[in-house]
Amino acid sequence: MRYSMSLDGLWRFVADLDPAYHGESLYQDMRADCRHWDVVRVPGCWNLYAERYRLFEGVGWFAREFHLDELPPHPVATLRFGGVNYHATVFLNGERVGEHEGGYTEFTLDVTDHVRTGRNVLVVRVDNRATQMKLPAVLGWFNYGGIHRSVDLEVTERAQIERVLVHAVPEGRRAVGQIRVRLASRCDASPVRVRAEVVFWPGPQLVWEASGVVEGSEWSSEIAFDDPRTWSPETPDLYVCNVQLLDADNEELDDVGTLFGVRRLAVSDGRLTLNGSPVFLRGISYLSDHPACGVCYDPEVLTHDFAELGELGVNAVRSHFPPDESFLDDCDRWGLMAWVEVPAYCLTAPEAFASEGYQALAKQMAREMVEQAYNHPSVVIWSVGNECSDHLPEAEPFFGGIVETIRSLDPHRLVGYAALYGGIGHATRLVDIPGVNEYWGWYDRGVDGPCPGAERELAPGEEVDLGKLRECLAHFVAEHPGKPILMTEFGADAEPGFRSAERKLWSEDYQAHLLEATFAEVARCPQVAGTFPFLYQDYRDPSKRTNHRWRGLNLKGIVSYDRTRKCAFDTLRTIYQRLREEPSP
Ligand code: ADA
Repeated sequence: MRYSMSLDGLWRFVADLDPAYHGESLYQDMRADCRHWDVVRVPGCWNLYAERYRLFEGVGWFAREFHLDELPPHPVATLRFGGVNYHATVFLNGERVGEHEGGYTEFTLDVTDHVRTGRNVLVVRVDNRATQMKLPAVLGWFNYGGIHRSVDLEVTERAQIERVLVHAVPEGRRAVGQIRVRLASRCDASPVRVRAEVVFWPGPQLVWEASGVVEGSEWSSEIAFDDPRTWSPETPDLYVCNVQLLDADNEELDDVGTLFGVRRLAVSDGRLTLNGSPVFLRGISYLSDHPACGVCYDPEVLTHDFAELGELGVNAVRSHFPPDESFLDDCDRWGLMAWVEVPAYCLTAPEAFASEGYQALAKQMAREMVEQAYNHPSVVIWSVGNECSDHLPEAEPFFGGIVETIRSLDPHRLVGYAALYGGIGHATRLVDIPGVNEYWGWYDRGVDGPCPGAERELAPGEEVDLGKLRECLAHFVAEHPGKPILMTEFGADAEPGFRSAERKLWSEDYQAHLLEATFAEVARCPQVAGTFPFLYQDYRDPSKRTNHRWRGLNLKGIVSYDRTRKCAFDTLRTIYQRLREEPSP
């Protein structure tokens, strides 16, 4: 039996204002007096704990106690952290039990030798100093610090399932695929058996079952069943795979259930197909950020946002980093296809591409991203990065390593990359589905120049000139014959509430106008298989230089930070309505 204890809830928190002086020893000790620390909620972003932490970037310490009435005679105990930004060092009962780098993927730590019955003290040191961060290379979204996803303790007897990976595609009238069950390294050597079943979700129709002895630390089996219901945005049907781990006496040691879907993605004749039919990704970029919860997952916020995406006719979302697993659960259920990205974001330095540290970290992030989201049918594209200097020779092995890591773990999905203004480099050449990020009609009008006087407003009756976009697409298409391409970013900032009949820059009207003009231009290019305007909502963005409009928020949302619709919301809804009726832009 698996005993899972949620360690979400109230923790103690203290900001270490001089980590170089204090070192690690000061707060890690289980006897440390935490009574003067703040009481805070985990998951949470420390920037939202109190006004004094709003811009805090540094080292923060978290501590909490938990009690275990008993432990089995031969326990296997794992701590699971959904996401800590950016670097975590974990101490259990005064001992350092592990560390993890990277803000947006889950990690687990074997704590079998450290957990005890009675009182346990868990301490986590979190460091989000931008100067210590490798990926993302620059702060393109707010660098919320803290334990921003759930924490759990999982205890089993003698053996434990580390991961269940399930994949199935439709083939004729059947579903065929594979299940792999991997055990935690800590399991003892006695023989164990796996029993697995697949049930149409929410049940009760059993469609497949199998069992077998685990050799080494992994068990796998082919899956096959008749008349599957395939997953698609229109019919987001799911199956649940339940796995039990049994000992020689048929005693249950562990059990895990995971949802998955049956669907096939492919590239054929320059088009993207889902379950054999061409599909156009009516997408939008989505960057998790909200005034109340920051980057943390909040079911109420997500339900609101996804209802709005439904209203827009969106069937795909793009995220700059691996989102919370609950976000992907929601994508599965709402029928949204997802582009999920390694945060190799705006990496430009040749020495970074060449560095073993960066390469290893990028591959680690790719591995964690793929394994954690593997079972989610919503995930259709793994992206290796965004707007990097991938034309550099040093970028070839760097991106080659990420692509290889992803393909070796998951040959069934597509690999993508979002290229700055459609630049052609090693990453775009290596992937199945390259993307174009472009802001013609926006930055080329001087909006991020040193003074507002440098901005070029539209003259009365003037149409926005997207000739450069046309050239870029023609070139990009010629360089990627047979590959579908995606418009992974485009748009303009709009100050919420600023309306202008003359379509002044920064107005909602200009943003809506540019969106329409861009879609009209993109419609001339049949190789475009999807569009992801940037983006759903305004968000905190340190990368934007403060000026007369930007004051900490990126304003490219088609809704404001607090989710008030801008004009572009209706524009996009009309465009996507049209695309639903004739699915090519
Ligand atoms: C880039 C980047 C986005 C955002 C955008 C912008 O394309 O990928 O994260 O920063 O620019 O708003 O300028």
